[in-house]
Amino acid sequence: TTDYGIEKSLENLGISQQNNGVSSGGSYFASGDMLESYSPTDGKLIAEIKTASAEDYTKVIETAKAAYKEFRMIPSPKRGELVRQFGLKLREYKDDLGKLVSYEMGKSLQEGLGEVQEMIDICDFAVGLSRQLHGYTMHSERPGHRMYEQYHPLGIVGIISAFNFPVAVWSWNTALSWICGNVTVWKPSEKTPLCAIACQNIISEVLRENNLLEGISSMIVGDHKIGEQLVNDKNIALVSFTGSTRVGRIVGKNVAERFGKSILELGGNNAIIITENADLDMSVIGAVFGAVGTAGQRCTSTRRLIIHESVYDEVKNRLVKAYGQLKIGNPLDENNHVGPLIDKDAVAQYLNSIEKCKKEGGTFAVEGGLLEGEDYSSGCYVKPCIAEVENSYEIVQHETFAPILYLIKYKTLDEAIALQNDVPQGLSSAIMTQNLREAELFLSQAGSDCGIANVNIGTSGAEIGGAFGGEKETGGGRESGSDVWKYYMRRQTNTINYTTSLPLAQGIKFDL
Ligand code: UN1
Repeated sequence: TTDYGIEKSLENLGISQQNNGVSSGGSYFASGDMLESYSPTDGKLIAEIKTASAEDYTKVIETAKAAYKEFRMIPSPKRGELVRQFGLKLREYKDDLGKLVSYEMGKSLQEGLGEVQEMIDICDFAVGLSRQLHGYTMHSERPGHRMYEQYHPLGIVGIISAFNFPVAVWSWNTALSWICGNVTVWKPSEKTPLCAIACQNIISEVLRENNLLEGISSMIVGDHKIGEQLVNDKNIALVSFTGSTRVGRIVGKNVAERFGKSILELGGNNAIIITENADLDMSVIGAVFGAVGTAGQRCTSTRRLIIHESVYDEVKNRLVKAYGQLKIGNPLDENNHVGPLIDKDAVAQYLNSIEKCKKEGGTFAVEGGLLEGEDYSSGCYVKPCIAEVENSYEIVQHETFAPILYLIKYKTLDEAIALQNDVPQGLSSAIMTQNLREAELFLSQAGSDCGIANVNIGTSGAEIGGAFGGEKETGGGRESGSDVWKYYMRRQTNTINYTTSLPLAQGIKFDL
């Protein structure tokens, strides 16, 4: 059996058999319980990680606080230089890190490398942005006065990320945080701790080479208790949370309780509407990649296809054919399209959802199930499946993080848009059509209610240049591109009087 060079990549990334899971800058320590990271690709133990205790957390925050005081005084374009060098380092480590993402998380090597590419891209974006943290100037109503606004850093930004994008989501948050003058504390998913340690090693190298303070970038591997400590900590000005709607609801409430800021990236239930005017070749490719890419474990994965009745059978038949050609297996083998789910819990949830769907009346055009045999010995490989359902089924209203695609039939576009919007989540959406009227209606205020709405591309694979996030139970947060940096800073309005008198606003006279 080949190990796809994974041992070498682990070595290059500075991962050993036993690792400490807490780091402020370059120094590592930890005094909590032991965590084991198994690969869902082959079921093998990759390495062990000592996790953080409550005291370790406190130590990290003290270091971060001290670092912030100095870091905020460095001019933003100079902080951009740190991010530029980080982007260069990521280019050096791209192959190793992409491979580790694939091995520890289970997404295809192509997608692992794509994730590292997103990290590089957000670095480039942030470097340019570091000279463009613009505010407005306003005309004062008083003579001899000037008004303007400026943006200041927030302090410590806490990042809680999910297993499905174990490296990219952290980088979206750090690249913006750093140019904005914040320091960051990262609590990665317990399911992908080694990806986090690898990233921390890479940024530590850059910090060291620039003689920058430890504590600009910290990382804490730990369980939900460490997560709660971070969420409830007044020292954390902004909590950027990616994960389930269930946990996000608690995070949002607790951060708001202490008047902290939060960015919530929660569940999606993304649909593609395929109209009678769609290019069906494109529609099928977009739908299949959206549904089975990352084994259906992206927030933006395509969960529902809302198909016009006149093309429904045709689309269904083509999908069945396409699913018949999917190669499922070790994601490090580039011949395979689909890798494993993250762990056996995820498999159980997938099987459970299929059962629920059948109970509610769903019929399967492509059957699901667990794959068995030598190639699938980790017990995490499942068959991507397709069910014909009603949108109102409870299971269809729910996000299952697995490759289950639901087909729904419609008659009018208004009905299709209503179906697309009639779920609790609001992340990503798409329409396949060559008809301008259909496309524009879908994009109008009477159309999709999601944070992302696409025409003639699928629901997943958003570029970093746009604002990423969604409405309703997706949490309302935005990350990555556009003017999202403003979430990472505090706005201050300044009025300056350069006369010798003190006129009041609103024409108020106050003579002594
Ligand atoms: C996520 O699934 O958490 O749109 C993020 C995409 C990626 C980001 C997904 N750029 O598929």
